[in-house]
Amino acid sequence: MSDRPGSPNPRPDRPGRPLPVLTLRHASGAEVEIYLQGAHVASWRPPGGEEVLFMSRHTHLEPGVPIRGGIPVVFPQFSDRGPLPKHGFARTLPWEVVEEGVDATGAAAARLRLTDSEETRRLWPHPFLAEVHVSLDDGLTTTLSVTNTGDRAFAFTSALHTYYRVGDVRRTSVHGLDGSWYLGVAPGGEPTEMRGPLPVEGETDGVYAGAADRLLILDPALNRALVIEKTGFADAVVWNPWIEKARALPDFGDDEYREMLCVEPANIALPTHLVPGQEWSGTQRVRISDL
Ligand code: TA6
Repeated sequence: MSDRPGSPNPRPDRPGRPLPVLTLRHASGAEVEIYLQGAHVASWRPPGGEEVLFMSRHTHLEPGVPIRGGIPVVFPQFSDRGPLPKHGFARTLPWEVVEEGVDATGAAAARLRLTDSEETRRLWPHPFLAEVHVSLDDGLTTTLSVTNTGDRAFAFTSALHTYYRVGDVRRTSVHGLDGSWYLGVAPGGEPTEMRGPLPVEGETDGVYAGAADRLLILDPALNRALVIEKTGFADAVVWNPWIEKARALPDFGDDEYREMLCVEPANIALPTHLVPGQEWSGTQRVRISDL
């Protein structure tokens, strides 16, 4: 899709039915917006700062349709690695807000919940409770947790498919993948051991199994580094569609690949197994630092 002229990454302004949004405001002036559809963090603006997350100017904002940007929650299936709709169903279903306010540390926080329904059981026959906890202070912390509420074990893959806004992706690099195993995006590829930082010089799409728990995106064009700390997620995914794939995506501008990069904490290489009553959780904390 071709781009309209305009300021870099303005708020999504596509026509379409509006989706309910929850806004969290921290005492510092930082703000986060969360669509209830997908418990989807759509925007994060630190105090006095510019938007950190990328949201396509062409995103759909319609019930049941994936949102192109922010932090889509991938559950219970990453990508096409299984029989479910791509990236699972959590990102397109409405979640319920179960808690919102200021926590004991002074962070503005909210907890959203999704449980199995007839619709999810038709696709994936397992009772579950999924929660997303978002907490805003001088960084942004997002936790996905899943509990097996049924009486049979199940397995799933998951990711926080985070889209970052970058100044010029051709000058960015991702650090923290050294020693991880690049698996490509489809299962069955030959693993390759990663060495050194990953420059983004063309289409980039793959799972890095065993990525470090501290990842960095260096973004010299915006003179900043994004510091990503993850726990409970063993892998990372890095994605930029580059020129041809960008053109093929109907909800993404032809040139928007230059201003975004996805770095996603994930559990893909080894799916998470939960026995009845067991809970898993994975967290990412993101902060901005000068270069
Ligand atoms: O996480 C990377 C990826 O799986 C890519 O292969 C790319 O397809 C991307 O996600 C976006 O997927 P989507 O279904 O949102 O178009």
